[in-house]
Amino acid sequence: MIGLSLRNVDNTAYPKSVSYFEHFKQIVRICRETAPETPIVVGGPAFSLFPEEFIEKLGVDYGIAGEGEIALLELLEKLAIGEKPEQIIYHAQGGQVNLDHLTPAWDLLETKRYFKDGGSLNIQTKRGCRYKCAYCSYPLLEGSSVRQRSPEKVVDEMEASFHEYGIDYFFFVDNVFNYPREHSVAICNEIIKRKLKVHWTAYTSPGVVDEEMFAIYKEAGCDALDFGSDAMSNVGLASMSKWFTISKIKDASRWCRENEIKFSHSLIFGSPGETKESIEETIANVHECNPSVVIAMIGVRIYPHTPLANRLIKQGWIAPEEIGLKPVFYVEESIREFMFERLLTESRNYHNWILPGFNKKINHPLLFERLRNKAGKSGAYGKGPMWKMLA
Ligand code: B12
Repeated sequence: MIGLSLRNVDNTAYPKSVSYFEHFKQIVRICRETAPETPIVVGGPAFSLFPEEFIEKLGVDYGIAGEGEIALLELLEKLAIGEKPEQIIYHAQGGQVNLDHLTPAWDLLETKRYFKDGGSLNIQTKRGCRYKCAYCSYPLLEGSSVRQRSPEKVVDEMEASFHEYGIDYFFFVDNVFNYPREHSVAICNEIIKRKLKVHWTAYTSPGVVDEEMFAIYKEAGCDALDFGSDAMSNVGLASMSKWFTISKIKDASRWCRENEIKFSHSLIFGSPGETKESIEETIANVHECNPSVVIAMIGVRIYPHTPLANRLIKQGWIAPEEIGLKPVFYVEESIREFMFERLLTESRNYHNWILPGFNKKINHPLLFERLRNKAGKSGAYGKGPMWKMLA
């Protein structure tokens, strides 16, 4: 059996959207040519968002939407005894797996190469997201309740890869690392207790922050945090169903600076209800927060079954069948041109503004390589997320 992991549907960027579908098709074609008798199964977040469309358009044999660990084994067992499995296997809501029973088989992967080329080793401390941000697919991908790994198991994995492969930089790939706060702090305390000399980065919410938490993060090796703030205006935060306030975003930024943790704010401009005033409000607040980097996306990519998709279908803005592999973005029409101009000016004037929707080359492997080498030569720390190097 050949398993293919479809991770990204596209770059989620507007207006210069790039689809990865042709790459997927090409890979499936190569697999078919090389091993015509071998069944192909696909999985991964991109597949899980659009299972029916992918199965049909890629012409693969099977697809597993959601968690793969148990479902893939069951599929293999069925095939082994000659049973005919369903073509698409959907995961049980909330997931089936006890995360404490899992340890990635790093020895079966090119772990050293991933670390060298990617700048970090990925590690997951939990699955699921309890937030209901309007546009987001995380709860659909991983379930809406949080399932945690025990902090000891997480740090066991870090320690083992440190000794085995020399990994000293980790990326906690959880949707929101700092929720629940106590779980993230317990992991940090375990790192500190074991005197593990590592660095790490994570996705965080500005909603669950306090001064003590950042000090513990720093002591445990945190050197970069990406905040999914989405907006820094009251209109924008409400539109995205965010439940934290602008003052929390400012606190989080200040505590990062005080602890010398590099930080980025990821923002989405042009959400429903966005006005010229709310754009100006966000820009002014970004300057006050003074992040190492601000990643400014324009337009909201509509994913199926999200609160925003449901709302827009109800309003007749989009039909369910239009939400698919071909990306549709919600961009507040009346301010589109103003927004383009304003953000481009901002990115010209301030080097820390990154606009993925205007720069196709931002994901280019050569750029990654150059940045990492440059960071290495200048003596700076050439590991960790790419935005840290851009900063
Ligand atoms: C961490 C993360 C990142 C990190 C990755 C860090 C790194 N070094 O790898 C960073 C910050 C780099 C990142 C960047 C981007 N990301 Co991202 N990211 C994630 C996130 C939060 C977790 C992914 C992860 O590692 N999960 C942990 C692993 C264990 O889970 P998994 O991959 O889902 O695998 C399980 C199942 O899917 C399944 N499975 C997976 N593969 C296979 C294969 C087979 C055969 C089978 C049977 C099963 C199976 O089984 C696994 C175990 O249960 C996801 C959201 C999510 N929760 O999935 C978004 C997500 C994947 N990212 C997304 C996007 C859009 C991006 C960006 C394009 C954003 C941007 N505009 O720049 C970039 C693209 C980067 C790139 N070049 O690919 C989207 C993809 C959807 C889409 N539109 O394409 C997601 C789904 C978030 C979202 N809803 O928007 N991302």
